[in-house]
Amino acid sequence: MSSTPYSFARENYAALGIDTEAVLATLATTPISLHCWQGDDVGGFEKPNAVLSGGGIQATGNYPGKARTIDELRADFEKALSLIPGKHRLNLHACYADLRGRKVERNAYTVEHFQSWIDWAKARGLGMDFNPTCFAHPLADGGFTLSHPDAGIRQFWIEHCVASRRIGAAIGKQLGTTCVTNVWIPDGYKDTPADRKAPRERLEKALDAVFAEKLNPKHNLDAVESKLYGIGVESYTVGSHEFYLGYAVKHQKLYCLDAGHYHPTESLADKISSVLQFVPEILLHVSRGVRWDSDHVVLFDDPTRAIMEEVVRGGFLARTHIGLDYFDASINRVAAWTIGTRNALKCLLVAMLEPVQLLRKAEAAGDHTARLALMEEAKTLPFAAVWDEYCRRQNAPVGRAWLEEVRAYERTVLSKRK
Ligand code: RNT
Ligand code: ZN
Repeated sequence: MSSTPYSFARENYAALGIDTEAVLATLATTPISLHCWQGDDVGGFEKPNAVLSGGGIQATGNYPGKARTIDELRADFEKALSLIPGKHRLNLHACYADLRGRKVERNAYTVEHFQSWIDWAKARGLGMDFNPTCFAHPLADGGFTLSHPDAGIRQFWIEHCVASRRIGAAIGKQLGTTCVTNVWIPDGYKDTPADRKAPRERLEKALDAVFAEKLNPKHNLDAVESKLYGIGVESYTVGSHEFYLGYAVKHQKLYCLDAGHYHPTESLADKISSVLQFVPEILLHVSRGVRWDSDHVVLFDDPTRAIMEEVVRGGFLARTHIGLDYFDASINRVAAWTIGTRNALKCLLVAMLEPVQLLRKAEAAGDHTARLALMEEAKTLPFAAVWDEYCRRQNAPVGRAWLEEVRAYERTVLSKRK
């Protein structure tokens, strides 16, 4: 039999006790939840030409060709999926409701307003995840939602989150795969607050109201997402790490770790084993912080690799929901989805190919020299041949071939959008 780059790599890994075939089988059953919001700069479709406003998040750039309608967003999403190996999920925000011209308030959303998304996902074998949209709305303009001092405004957002959980449960039921509904709110102050306590007390009560209704965990799982700060919300975030970690532990909710939501020298990877010691499951928002932004396209970089290594080394794959969260409006948006998702998968693959038994053995023997040596040698093992083989088997483009397909799509479809 002639040797191929893959057969060479397979033997290399086998010599280290790693079965690349088993790894590829596991990778093929590990979905990534692709965020709808990379496709249109977090605009949504509640009204024509909606743009992301406020909430401490911002999509910057004006690269031409962004999706203007639900159909365009779906077509772009399908294009990206065709360039990414494996079976994945759609992570949908409530502001992507299919309202067909009707005026419906967010607190009155039901599954009906998302049925076309569910049908579309079902036809393509995609699982779905969901998010209430507590930003880009007149009642969020004051910078507060679930922790708003006004009881009426707070109640509106509570109702929106309650509605979102029900929609999540309907999605999970219809698709036969659990929907993770993630609550993130932008609440906070630009400048130093005089009272850090009261908003957090209001948020706790509001969350209790949001989660009061018991839903079947086979259909819907609740996650809460913390944050350090956002643009315009630099001094105080109500839903901080400590706040939500406490809440998630107390109520056994999923805790959402977003890679861009901590101090830059903190390691998200290091948090995983601690958090999972006290909550049942986690949601990852794989992202990349750059200075003030927490939402750059995911790279094949050390922090992302460290996250995936932790998930694999800890045996946490079954308790981890991997989602993406970034929005770059300065490059081709289909390419942004493709680059970030392929990178997250590549990091996951490399983590699965790590000779972890050898590393553990060295560590257990107190041989930290061997541990470091082996870790560094592992970095140049021939994983690229395994990745290429995976793409080939999954009928996804190998290497940079996908870029030509994005270019062709840009010429024939995206450039026609004016
Ligand atoms: C914002 C959070 C949140 C959002 C999405 C759009 O800082 O990361 O997850 O990015 O809900
Ligand atoms: Zn996030």
